[in-house]
Amino acid sequence: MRRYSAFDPPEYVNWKPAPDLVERWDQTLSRNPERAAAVASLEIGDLLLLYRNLLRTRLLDIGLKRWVRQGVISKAWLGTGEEAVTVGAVQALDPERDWVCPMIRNAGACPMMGMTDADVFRGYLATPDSTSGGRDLHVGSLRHRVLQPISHMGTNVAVMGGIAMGLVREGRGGVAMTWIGDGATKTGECHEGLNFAAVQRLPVVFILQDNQVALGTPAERHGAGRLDRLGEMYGLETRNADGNHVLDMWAAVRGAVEDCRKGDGPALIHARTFRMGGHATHDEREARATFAESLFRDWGERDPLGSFEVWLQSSRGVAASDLEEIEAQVTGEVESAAEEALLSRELEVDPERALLPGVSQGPPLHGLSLRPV
Ligand SMILES: Cc1ncc(C[n+]2csc(CCOP(=O)(O)OP(=O)(O)O)c2C)c(N)n1
Ligand SMILES: [Mg+2]
Repeated sequence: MRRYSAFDPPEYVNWKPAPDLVERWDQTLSRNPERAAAVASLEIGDLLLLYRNLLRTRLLDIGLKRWVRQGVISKAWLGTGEEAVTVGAVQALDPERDWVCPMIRNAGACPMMGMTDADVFRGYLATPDSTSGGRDLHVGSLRHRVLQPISHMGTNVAVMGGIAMGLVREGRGGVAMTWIGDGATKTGECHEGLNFAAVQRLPVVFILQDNQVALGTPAERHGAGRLDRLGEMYGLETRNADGNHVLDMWAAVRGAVEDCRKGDGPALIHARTFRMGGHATHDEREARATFAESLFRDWGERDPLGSFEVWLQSSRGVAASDLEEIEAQVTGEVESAAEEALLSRELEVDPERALLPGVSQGPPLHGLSLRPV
C-alpha cells in the first residue's frame, strides 16, 4: 500500500518485506492444522475482503491523524500495527446475529459490522448526527450490533457476558465478542466478567489484545503473570494467536466462534501484537522513549498490511495491480467519508436532544432492553 511519511510510523514508511516473511507466515499457520485447513478453504474473494478491511482500518487511522495535524480534533486513539487483531476477528463473525463491543483501538470493527466510515469520523466530531447523538466519542450502534464501549477498562467484559446471556435466550446461535487490553486484564471487572462467563458457559469470544503496553507502562511493569495462560484461572483454554497475522487471527476466532455456537463457550484468545504509536496521538514521543528502538523495528517489520500483501501475491498469485485497484477504491471511500463527516459540523446541536435516545436504536434482543436511555 501507499505509505504516508507524515502519518505512518517511521518503520512503515520505507517498508520492505523480510526475506523469510512468507515462510514465517506459513509456519505460523502450519503449527495448527485446523487453522491451516480453514485458511486453505478461504476463497480469493474472502482474502481480498480481509485486505480491504485491513486497508480501511489503517486509512481511518490515517484520516484521524490528518485531522489532528490540521487541528480539526485534538487527539485520536489509533490501532496502527494492531489492525489484524480487529479485522481477522470480526471477519470470522456473522454480522446478522453476532455482537461486538470494540474498544477504541478496534474502530475498524464498526464498518465491518455495517456502520459507515463517516460514522467513525463523526464519533470524533461529536456531531448531533453521530451514532451517540454527539454525547460521546466512543463509537457504537445498537442497530448494527456494535455496543458502544465506555472508557472504563474491563467493564465490557462483564457487559458482553450479559449480551451473551441475551443471545442464548434469543436462540439463534449468536456470539458476543470483545477485546481486552493487556492493561485491562488487571481490573476487577475483567476478572469478574471472565469468571462469570466461564461458569455460565456463555457464548462470548474474548480477545486479549496484548500490545505489550497500558498507557505509558510496559506490560512487564503492570503484571507479573503470564498472559498466554490467563485462562487457566477461569478453567478456560488460552488459545494463542499471532496478532499481526490476519489469517491466524481469522482462523483462531473462527474456531472459537464455532465452539461458542455449539455451547462450548466462552473462548479466550491471546493475540500478541505491538502498539506502533502512542496511547493516543499526543504521546507518541513518550512511547518511543519507553520502548527500545529494536522493538519498534522488529514489530514494524511485521506490519500486518505489508505482510498480508506479500503473502497474497506470493502464495495466492494476486496481482499487484489488483491490490492497487482495491486500495484506490478504499482510499476514495475513506476520504469522502471524512469530507462527509466534516459537513455534519454545520448541524446545530439541540441541547434538548441530549436527554433523548441516540440515533442508533437497537434490534430487540430477547429478554434485554437495548434501547439507549
Ligand atoms: C478502570 C480504568 N482505569 C484506568 C483508566 C485509564 N486508562 C485508559 S486506557 C488505559 C490503558 C489501557 O491499556 P490496555 O488495556 O493495555 O489497552 P491499550 O490502550 O493498550 O489498547 C488506562 C490505564 C481507565 N480508562 N479505566
Ligand atoms: Mg495494551
